[in-house]
Amino acid sequence: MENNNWWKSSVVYQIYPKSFKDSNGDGIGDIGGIIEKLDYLKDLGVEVLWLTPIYVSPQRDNGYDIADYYNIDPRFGDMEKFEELLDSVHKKGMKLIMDMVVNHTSTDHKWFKEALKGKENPYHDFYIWKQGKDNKAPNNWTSKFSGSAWEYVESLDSYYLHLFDKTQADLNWENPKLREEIFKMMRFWMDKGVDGFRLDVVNLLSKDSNFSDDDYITPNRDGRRFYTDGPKIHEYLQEMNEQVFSRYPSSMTVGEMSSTTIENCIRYTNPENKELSMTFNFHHLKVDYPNGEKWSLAPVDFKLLKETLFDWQVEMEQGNGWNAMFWCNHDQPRSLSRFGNDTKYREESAKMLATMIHLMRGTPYIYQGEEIGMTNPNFENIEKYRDVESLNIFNELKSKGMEEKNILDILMSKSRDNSRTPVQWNSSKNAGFTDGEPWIEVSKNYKEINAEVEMIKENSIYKHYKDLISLRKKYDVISMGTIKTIMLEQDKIVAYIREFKNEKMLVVCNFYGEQVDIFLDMDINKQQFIISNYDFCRLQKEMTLRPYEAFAVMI
Ligand code: TEU
Ligand code: CA
Repeated sequence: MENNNWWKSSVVYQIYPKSFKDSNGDGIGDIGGIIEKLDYLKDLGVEVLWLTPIYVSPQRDNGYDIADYYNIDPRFGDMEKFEELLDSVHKKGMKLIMDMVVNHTSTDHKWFKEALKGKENPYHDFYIWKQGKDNKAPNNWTSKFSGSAWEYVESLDSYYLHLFDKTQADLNWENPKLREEIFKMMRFWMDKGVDGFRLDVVNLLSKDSNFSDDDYITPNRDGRRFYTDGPKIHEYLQEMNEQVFSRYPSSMTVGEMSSTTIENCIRYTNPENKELSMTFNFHHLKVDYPNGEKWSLAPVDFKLLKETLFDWQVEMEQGNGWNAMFWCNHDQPRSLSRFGNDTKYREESAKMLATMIHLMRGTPYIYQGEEIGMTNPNFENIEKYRDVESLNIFNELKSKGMEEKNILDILMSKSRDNSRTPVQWNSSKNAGFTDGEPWIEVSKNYKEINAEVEMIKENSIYKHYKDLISLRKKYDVISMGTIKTIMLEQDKIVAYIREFKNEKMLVVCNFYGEQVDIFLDMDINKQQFIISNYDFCRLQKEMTLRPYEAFAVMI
């Protein structure tokens, strides 16, 4: 009998289908392309595949604007093709989780179309409608994709809330009928055999019922304080657990928590609370957002990064919570370009980043292409961008008078499109992603950086990821161990000790492209080498770490 927290010793691979592999030559990745690459994923050793949304959608936000929860968008295939994928995944001993976007739907969804028919329509209150004030929006909340969070509908003389794009209308979770429809839909997918869900911005479901202006003088005067980890969020998640997850005991759920807190994530993931299996938080991915501002250029604040990672590691363990560990996803720039060195030390730094995350306490996630060291594409003009968030901010900054060149420099560093370029499979046309015209340009470095090269090359980044994944199966300390953070005063090193029963693993990572002297103030007499990104000799009390050197040793 599988234990119910099997996901503690698993590694999850995130697939962004649109950019993963195209099987029918239309330039858009699809389900057929994923089926083609299942053996590649099996070889890598990942156990769980997370697919970002493939439901019917107008693709305004690349599928995070769902128009029909019960059907597959024809761009990706159909239900029969999906069932073939799910069956193949299970036959290969892997699992598949779907992306559930239940904070909002597309305005193309039939519920919204019904809602527009009038206030007496049974679907009207599936969404959040408010009257304006003095011909203005109901309050000063802003969308995460620029502009007001409210859109006016003249025929109804009222506004609907959209925390994201205006074509993504927020659902009214206060409405029990809406909640019932969502739970029924989730059970539909679980009954198909899906192994769980990634839950999109799920900590935004509960909005403060006053909808008052955000008049606090802090960096984010955007209203987020009134709907983030909101008043009823734990109630809603416990109901979701009771109505859905608890009925499928070996299911796995991971909540994407926007701007959340450790205290809430302990409540979301401590099994006694019966909410979720684990959570993503993004605090470590905002250490290059000066004053919380994403759309500016700033170096990574390593001190803050280290403190943030360690605070979450230690406090989540103390609260018996569970972290989803990751550097990158479809909303983030490529981690190798952002935190590593994607030129001189591409291999060393990619392996260092992987080692740091995979040996910490939590379930590691690999974002497609991370395992082969893909980098930001450095798109030099706005025509190459596709992401609604990036295009909106380009227009907003331009309207505020910023030079186009400066905006493009910011997008090159921060745009979500950085991680949405096609996976680079080989050195053939379009990196083997498609025979057609790709929906977004392939990064120019695909001839040197691709899966085929990585699978052949000795000591490649791919091989390092394979080793890290297999270590998780070999040593319980990685999935079950406690964590003790060490060398806190070292301003270039992340180091920690994992302990479980008689296993004690020392992990040391040099985060910089320079030599760093360290002193190991611990007993290292009995040592067993585990993994390194260099030819490793032996632990010495005093060592000089090479650029981006990372290793794990049992002590
Ligand atoms: O992302 C939540 C979200 O806010 C991110 O878009 C990110 O925080 C933002 O880019 C910061 O500037 C989820 C999905 O992962 C994302 O792809 C969707 O666009 C978004 O929700 C709306 O569904
Ligand atoms: Ca296709």
